[in-house]
Amino acid sequence: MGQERNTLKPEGHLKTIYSDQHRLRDAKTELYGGELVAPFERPSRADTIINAVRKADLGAIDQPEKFSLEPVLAVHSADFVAFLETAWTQWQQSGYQGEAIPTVWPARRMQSRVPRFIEGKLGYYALAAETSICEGTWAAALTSKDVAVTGAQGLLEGEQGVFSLCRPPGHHAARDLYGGYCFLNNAAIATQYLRDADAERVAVLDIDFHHGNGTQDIFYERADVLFCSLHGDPDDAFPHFLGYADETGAGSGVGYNRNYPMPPGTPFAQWRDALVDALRHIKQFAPQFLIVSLGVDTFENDPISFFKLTTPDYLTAGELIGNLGIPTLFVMEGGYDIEEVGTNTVNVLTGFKAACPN
Ligand code: OKP
Ligand code: ZN
Repeated sequence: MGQERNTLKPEGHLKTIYSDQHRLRDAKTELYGGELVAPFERPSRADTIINAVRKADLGAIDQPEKFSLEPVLAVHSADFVAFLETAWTQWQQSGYQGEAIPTVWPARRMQSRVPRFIEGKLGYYALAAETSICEGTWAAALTSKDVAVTGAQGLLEGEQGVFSLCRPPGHHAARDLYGGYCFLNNAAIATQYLRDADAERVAVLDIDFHHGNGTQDIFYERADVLFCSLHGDPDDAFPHFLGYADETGAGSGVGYNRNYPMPPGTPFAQWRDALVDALRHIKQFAPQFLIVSLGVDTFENDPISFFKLTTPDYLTAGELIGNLGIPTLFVMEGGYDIEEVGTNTVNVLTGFKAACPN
């Protein structure tokens, strides 16, 4: 590690990285239950969270630094990045009036070529149809990535805990796939950034309600990144086509992927047992850094999820994570109960801070 690892930080300090550029991602539509509704993943989510962070006085709130596409291209394919960059313009130029929603996919036994026309491209790069692309989407995704990488930079500079308040979220985005409200995989980009700095091993713990299919896919054949995810059983929950317990890694990555799918109605006691098991494996892995894909859509009142965690449970979860004593970057993912999303998020961070004072 660099010499800065020993820099003294104020007692109990947990830095937050935030930019109001997230508001550039403000889609009008989400395809949900056969209707176009106002997106669950909306700007007020991040506004509520940053207000709760301010109120809790966790530590400094810094603007992100701007990073180039280099850390993005270390995780995502160049053609995918070029697609995201130009998708909205191409959609508009095609003459469509609404937001860009895919309607056709390369299903089984079809070609996997990238079509020229935007409709074909959308289906090629989308893993789901709920995530409308609109003006400002790419700009917001780029800033969200900056928020994550700035947080990773903080760990390299010796912070014990950093909160990257990313929006839009990232964990469903794979090397060349967007969807599930995600465009760039912020947690994976931060993970790879730390690997390319001086960390030999990085663990990713995904506690969002939904399986982190994108992160799993990106690191599936690698032994240098351990991925553990607690989530709604894909038999019953989005993203449905990944996240089963028998997905344990491939090639040299066998044993470095662990999934904990859980059924509808799962209470905290059961979820906590899965967390404790995942943390035991992370401890054994002895990573230099831990990335937590932090979603609080495990909350009992979340409108699109089915676990039963309560507000105080998030303090316990944060404490259990903090007990590991590993420098940790929290990367914001989901959480859609706008009223409680701030309190629940801050509770994880407060629990972490209490267990793991700097
Ligand atoms: C993003 B993140 C429920 C449909 C779910 C997409 C959910 C994306 C979640 N009937 N649609 O992981 O919080
Ligand atoms: Zn989620």
